[in-house]
Amino acid sequence: TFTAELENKNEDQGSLNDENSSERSFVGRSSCNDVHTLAFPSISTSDFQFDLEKASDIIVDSVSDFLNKFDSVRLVLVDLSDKSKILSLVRKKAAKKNIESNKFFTFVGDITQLYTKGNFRCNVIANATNWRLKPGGGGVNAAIYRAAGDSLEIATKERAETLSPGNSVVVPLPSSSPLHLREGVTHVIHVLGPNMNLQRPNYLKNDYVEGCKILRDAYSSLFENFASIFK
Ligand code: AR6
Repeated sequence: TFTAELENKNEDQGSLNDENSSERSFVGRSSCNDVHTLAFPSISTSDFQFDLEKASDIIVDSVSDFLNKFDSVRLVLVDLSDKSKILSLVRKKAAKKNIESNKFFTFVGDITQLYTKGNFRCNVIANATNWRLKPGGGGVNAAIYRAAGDSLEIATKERAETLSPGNSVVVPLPSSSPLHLREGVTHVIHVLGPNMNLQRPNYLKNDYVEGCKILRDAYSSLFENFASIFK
């Protein structure tokens, strides 16, 4: 079962009483209870319109492969609503595959407010980005840039100008960023998944052979980049 999310709910409740102390307690912190935690949204399944059944299979396979290789890590799939179809598909398939529920679980909440609203600490978050690595555009990309302030755009430009589908890039978040200060997020990993939305550039014309390959590449790039942060 996926109860780990509830266990995390009350961690560090005390420090929330004093806003300043909770902010201070995060600066320079790189792990959550010595466990490196990556929170990630379901790449490509909203604006990019990727099929949810296929995406949930790929998420569960990719998570399972990664967790077989690493200890002391947690992966957390996040979505905004408790009615999220992708969260329930992934929960069901992860349970079937016997993935350890303390190492991988789902969490309902805004990925930019996991600590302040959800009392759940994640030091690394993933973003479902666009090929130009630009702010805005809606979805989780707009939310992350909004929450992180200008410093994320500047730090991103230092790392890369564009991204090809199936790839990701790690961006260290300056400690002055509100997302770092308030939420304890030290790194954002931008991930570009396959695009099935014909209103967006480079759409795949329903080619799910290519689409699935790109989505698998996107998750392995994301998880490898996450591991590279603490290796
Ligand atoms: N917190 C957690 N999950 C979220 C949040 C949030 N604040 N906002 C959205 N989600 P999407 P894509 C979930 O559309 O399909 C952008 O415009 C959402 O419910 O953000 O990869 C970019 O610039 C869904 O489960 O990303 C790209 O052009 C998941 O995040 C394009 O959209 C991904 O939804 C990328 O499209």
